[in-house]
Amino acid sequence: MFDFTKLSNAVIEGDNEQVQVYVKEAIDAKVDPLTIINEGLIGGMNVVGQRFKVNDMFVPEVLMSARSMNAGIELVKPFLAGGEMSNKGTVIIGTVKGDLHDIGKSLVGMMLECSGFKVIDLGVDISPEEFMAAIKENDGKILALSALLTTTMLSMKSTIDVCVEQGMRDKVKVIIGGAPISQEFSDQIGADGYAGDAAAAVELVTKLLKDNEMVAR
Ligand code: B12
Repeated sequence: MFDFTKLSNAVIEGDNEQVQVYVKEAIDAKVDPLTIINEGLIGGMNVVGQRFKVNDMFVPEVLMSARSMNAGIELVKPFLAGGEMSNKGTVIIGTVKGDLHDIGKSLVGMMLECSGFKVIDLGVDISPEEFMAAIKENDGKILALSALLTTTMLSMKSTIDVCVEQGMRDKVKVIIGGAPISQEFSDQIGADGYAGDAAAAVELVTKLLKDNEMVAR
């Protein structure tokens, strides 16, 4: 069993170099790449989240931790399965209007990309209109929306509303996620699905595209 304590602590301390050293150790020890991400890197980031909540860590430190988590992810990326350049379908992903959190969204995008989907990452603070334009421009099959604030969860609903208004709702499957999101909320706003983490997001997208093919036949 690989001990992830040192790696998680390096993320908490925002120490890029140490994170890279321990990630390399884990890779050399043939630890499953997803486990390195989930237990070591996100494990550390979860502690950061808890400490931020109780004012035991502040914005600059949180950003340093996020940066070191990303430095670790970059090293793991080439070892994730399915990295070949196939395109199983195009996913338009972004963080909704008013929300600047991008760590989880980027992780989901990266995992989808590594699983063979083409991913267009629009970034953060994306308006419904920008999402719609990107779907049209890129023939997007999946619209993936991220929100981390209870206030911006409502932007997910506005995005779906605009999708309906523009007559595009049956052309695209909408999935949502982020810490405050639940299946119940997904049902409430008429999304096609919710996933709680990046691996579950890959399963969800795969399933939705498969179901869609069956309907089309
Ligand atoms: C990092 C962070 C920040 C960073 C963001 C940096 C960045 N580049 O993203 C900074 C410091 C900038 C920040 C700012 C703010 N933050 Co902040 N932040 C966090 C923190 C600590 C961690 C979030 C994170 O990255 N987690 C790690 C990732 C990997 O997890 P994740 O995002 O949940 O993503 C996973 C899943 O949710 C899912 N997922 C995510 N997106 C999607 C999308 C799809 C389609 C799917 C299927 C799945 C999925 O998969 C991901 C991978 O497993 C959280 C605390 C927390 N516990 O969530 C607070 C938190 C979200 N922030 C909070 C707040 C209040 C703010 C500020 C308003 C603070 C302020 N007063 O200025 C601002 C808002 C700025 C804005 N307009 O967006 C609150 C929100 C409270 C609420 N209920 O609304 C939280 C919960 C902290 C708290 N408890 O008070 N924040």
